[in-house]
Amino acid sequence: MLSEEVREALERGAPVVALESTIIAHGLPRPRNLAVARELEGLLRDRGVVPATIAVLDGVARVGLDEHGLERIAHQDNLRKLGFRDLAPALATGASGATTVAGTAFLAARAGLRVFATGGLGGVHRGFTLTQDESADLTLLSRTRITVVCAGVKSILDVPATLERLETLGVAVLGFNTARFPGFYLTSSNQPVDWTVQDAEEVVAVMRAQDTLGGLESALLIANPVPGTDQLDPALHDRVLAQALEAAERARVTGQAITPFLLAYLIEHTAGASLEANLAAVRGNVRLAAEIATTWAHETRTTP
Ligand code: PSU
Ligand code: MN
Repeated sequence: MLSEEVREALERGAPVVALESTIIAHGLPRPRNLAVARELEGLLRDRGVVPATIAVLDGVARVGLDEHGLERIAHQDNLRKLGFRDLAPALATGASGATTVAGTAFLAARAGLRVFATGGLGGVHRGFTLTQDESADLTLLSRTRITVVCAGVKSILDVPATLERLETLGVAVLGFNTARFPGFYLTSSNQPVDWTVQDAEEVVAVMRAQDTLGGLESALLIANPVPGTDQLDPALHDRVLAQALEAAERARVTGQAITPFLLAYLIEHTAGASLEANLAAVRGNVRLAAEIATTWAHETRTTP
């Protein structure tokens, strides 16, 4: 279900940016998460872009939340985490949940949205050969025509393996003003990217080329690094992440719980510094998504 504001924006060809709700519900601590949800929407509105935060509330898929909806995803207990495969069961049973990158990208594309901003994508977990844990974000993005602005993939993951999977799955990755794939909390993961773009116009040219080529509906990833001044200290990152991975193994955390566990561990054991880096990354991604959506809406209105 589209909110009135999003429906009206789409009808007049105004820019809209999709935002996910799992980062709010399961990725950020309360009560700060609600302030962040509002702030991200505000960053878009300030730029003349309509925000579409996406979630499932009482069995209804919602594209665009009102203030009450934002409060629910930020503060409601036992809110589920919904990937793509969880959407139908949630709708059928009247459940409420926050949508991951996979769940959000699917609903956004179905609603006719083309630009989506998040923090870091899911990907291949360290220890994959034992657990086979790879985020459903990757395969969903290989089948969904949407442009996702992200700070790379979460650095708790096996980043080189995730990049290999994205190549195999046919998902294009563009470094935004960088030849290095970003490292989520860190400006660089030290992995190369094959393509670099300089501005929103260049991103939109690639989106157009995707549509001209037609065929397989894959996503476009815009890898936008957190500024060096806002990144987490790399030595602190490496040290605390190693402890977090050990703690997760000791506590036998697996499945959907592992990503929230590791993110929360990092926040606690960096005294909040990882949270600030995460937020700086998300804010930068939302600002860039606003520019891309504005350029895209303008071109789509003026070119038949
Ligand atoms: N980006 C963030 N924080 C998050 C996430 C992304 O800055 O919490 C969420 C996204 O919703 C992503 C999910 O889809 O983590 C990945 O979870 P999993 O590894 O279980 O697929
Ligand atoms: Mn998983």
